[in-house]
Amino acid sequence: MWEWSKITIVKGDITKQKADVIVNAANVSLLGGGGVDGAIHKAAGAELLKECKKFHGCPTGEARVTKGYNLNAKYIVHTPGPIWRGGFFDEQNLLRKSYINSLKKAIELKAKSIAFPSISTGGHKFPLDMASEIALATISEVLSKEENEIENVYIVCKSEDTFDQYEKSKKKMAG
Ligand code: AR6
Repeated sequence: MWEWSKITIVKGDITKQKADVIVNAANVSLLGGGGVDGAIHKAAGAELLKECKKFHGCPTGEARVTKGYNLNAKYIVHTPGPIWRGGFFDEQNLLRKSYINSLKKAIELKAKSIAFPSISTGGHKFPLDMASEIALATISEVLSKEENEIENVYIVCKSEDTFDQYEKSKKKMAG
């Protein structure tokens, strides 16, 4: 049985979300950018960039952990989601990997709560309906299959449209 009860769709700013781990939809440089990445770096403070520089980047679909600095979160998990290129370059599998590897890091950190943004659906242009289904299916599958202490997974949506799409997909998939 897949786990849906721990997943909550939230409308708001992820930098304000209370959670042990906050996930950043980064790029392969891990050196900051626009969108949620820019908001997280701004809210966390300049020390975050110093720590990120030590990684010398991160491949798409993998994940790296830093401290949370000025955020409420103890840790930030940075994952570069795929850039959408028409679906011909393994984008769906890479998006799945971003969610799996972020959750694996959170499980290793013994996190009880984790907040995700809608990875890849802004600057990286991944179609929102498909991305929301991949996100929800992957999260619920990992929660039910991996031994973990996670009690709450928040998907924090900045826009009304994103929020509505995740709600719609969750209803479709979880009933
Ligand atoms: N809280 C929650 N969600 C947010 C916030 C926020 N503060 N700000 C934006 N979003 P994007 P991507 C939403 O572009 O598509 C960056 O430049 C946004 O509305 O942040 O993975 C990176 O450095 C959208 O729904 O991430 C990369 O170069 C979602 O977060 C690139 O963009 C993802 O949009 C990554 O692109």
